[in-house]
Amino acid sequence: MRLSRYFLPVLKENPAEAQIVSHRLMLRAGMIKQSAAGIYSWLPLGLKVLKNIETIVHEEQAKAGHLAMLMPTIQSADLWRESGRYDDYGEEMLRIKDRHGRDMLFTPTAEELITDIFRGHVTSYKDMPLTMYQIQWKFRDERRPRFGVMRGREFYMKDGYNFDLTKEDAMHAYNRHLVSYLRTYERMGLQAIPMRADSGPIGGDDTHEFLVLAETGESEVFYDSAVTDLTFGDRDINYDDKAQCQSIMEEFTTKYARTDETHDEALFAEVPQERRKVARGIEVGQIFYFGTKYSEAMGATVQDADGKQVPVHMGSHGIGVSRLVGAIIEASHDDKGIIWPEGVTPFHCGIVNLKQGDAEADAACEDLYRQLTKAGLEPLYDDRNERAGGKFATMDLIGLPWRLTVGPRGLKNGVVELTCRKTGDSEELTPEAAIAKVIARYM
Ligand code: 5CA
Repeated sequence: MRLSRYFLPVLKENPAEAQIVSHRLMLRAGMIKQSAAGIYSWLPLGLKVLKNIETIVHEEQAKAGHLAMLMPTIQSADLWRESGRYDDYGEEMLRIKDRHGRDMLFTPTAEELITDIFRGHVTSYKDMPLTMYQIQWKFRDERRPRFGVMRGREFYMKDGYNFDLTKEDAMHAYNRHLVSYLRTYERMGLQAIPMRADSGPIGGDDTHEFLVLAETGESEVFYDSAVTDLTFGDRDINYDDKAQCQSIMEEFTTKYARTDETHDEALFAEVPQERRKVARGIEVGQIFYFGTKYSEAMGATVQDADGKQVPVHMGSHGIGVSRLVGAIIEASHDDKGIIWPEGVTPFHCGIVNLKQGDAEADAACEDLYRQLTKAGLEPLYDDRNERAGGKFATMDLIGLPWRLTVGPRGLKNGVVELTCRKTGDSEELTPEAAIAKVIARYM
């Protein structure tokens, strides 16, 4: 992409309404624009990051054997009356009437609709286990939408639902989700710690939230600092292997880590004092096992091996896809702007031409651009007629991991400059060597 043809409405000043750094930087970098309280348009740069996060979620769900599908955002109230949640959900649910006076709603989550789909098609234990998920817009009429996309009213969420014959099978689905989420967040450059939590309006006893530690997080968390030493890394996972998934779940959830809703002072006191931490965190996902709560209320039963009709065991599993954009920025930025992890960056590399219009510099930039593109990468070439300082400031603000700087002086010596956004380190390399280095980062 050439910056001269892009839509990047960068703001010079800090927007007064933004209280936290991710909100500020998303507005300043021209990623989003508010359209109403807690409701945002995603501008081209923001949408690219959102889609990259979505892609990682899809890839990791596919590995776990979960099936992607898509349900509507507008649902009939009837199903929600069956489960009893039409009345229970309260003011967070946006209720709508259609032209015939029928009660409709904008879906805040989809346990009812997926259970309806399941009961309409699955009648035997032989068709299970089954886990389906979607990535779809949700609406919750939050009392205090704030912090930009962190607590929106409209937000983009991955919601997955498992259907199993027994509690044991459903707990395997729970563990599978936990494992796949650990990998998902790590690919985004985040450490998200599973913490025992409260299930709220979804219901059930077994639930973990995934929290990214950050001062601006809305949740108070209590944990044994040893949990922050755990990393998932490049493990070879067989998602059908119950024992393997169970042991990873235990590895990551045995040490004390809880949100304030389930915090237990007596248990916490057993953690060695120097490892007892109280901090704040951003909830980027939550997994639930709620057994037969919805299947019983809505008659989702199957025939088991003895020919008996039994209600299925279920859980649901969410990732805050749009919230993650903010969470990643909270975890990765400096005074100059965003620092994208390579896994989610909107462009792989920036190209800054120090002297636009200089025949040699222009040609060298074009060549870098062509070669990176040919290798399957997406560079962002700042080809505007601007001062170098302004170009650097824009690149730093939008946070691309690598920047190639090209100017007549360097070209005389046969070199361009490659700069790492995270460390600020620069090196002079031949254009070929610089390109090879950038390409290697993404292979
Ligand atoms: N049905 C279950 C699992 S799919 C569910 O709705 N879970 S949830 O309520 O925990 O939401 C899943 C994730 O969506 C949360 O962990 C959070 O990361 C994100 N989320 C929830 N509310 C908002 C909001 N108002 N703005 C942005 N993200 C949100």
